[in-house]
Amino acid sequence: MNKRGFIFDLDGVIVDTAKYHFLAWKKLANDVGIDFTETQNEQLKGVSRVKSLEKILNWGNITVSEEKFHQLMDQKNQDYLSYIDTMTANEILVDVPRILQHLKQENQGVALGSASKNARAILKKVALYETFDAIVDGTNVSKAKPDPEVFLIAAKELNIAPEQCVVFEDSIAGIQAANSANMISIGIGEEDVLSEANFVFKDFSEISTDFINKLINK
Ligand code: B16
Ligand code: MG
Repeated sequence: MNKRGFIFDLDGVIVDTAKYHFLAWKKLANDVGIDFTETQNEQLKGVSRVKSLEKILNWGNITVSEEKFHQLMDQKNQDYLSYIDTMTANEILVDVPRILQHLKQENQGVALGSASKNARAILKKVALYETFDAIVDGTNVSKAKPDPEVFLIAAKELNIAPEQCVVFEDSIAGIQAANSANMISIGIGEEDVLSEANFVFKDFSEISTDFINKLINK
């Protein structure tokens, strides 16, 4: 049987921490006097912490010292950590365990490819840390999505060629990263937002094992 690499994004794909990022960024933006909408939040998904804050300050035409910048990043992360502190396996998104289990059973490579520096802590919280053959997160990369670095490192760690990899992503930046890595991109979310993906599903309940088997044997 063909062995492919299946690379999962974390926030918004495995767990719905995207909502906690939104709340923490909104609080920070409002604190410095900037409005923050869901549409703006969409542009931060998959984007690193530094780049996200740069974008928010830009939207509000605000310039801060380097020291203040770091203080704001810390403040956002502390706020975010207070949300994820209480997370349990109950917060794993629908049918993610079913797909992971099927991939394991079919002896496929399974990796995590996240921009988050908190990824390992979150995986431990929801008891999925041991499930992945490779974990690549914000602490392992120097270039943020839409740069393909995170997924290329994951493929390398799985020892599987990029063209043999499939990426599950909820962000525009992540889909672009997967496409430029020459991987099959699968969007999890809204079709109109993730139109650049090769396939889009609302969530994993829409993904059949038959679809996965076809990808494996393609
Ligand atoms: P942290 P993903 C990304 O994770 C999030 O989508 C994005 O909103 C966040 O800013 C980024 O991680 C950095 O996260 O502040 O925890 O290091 O979607 O690539 O798993
Ligand atoms: Mg994401």
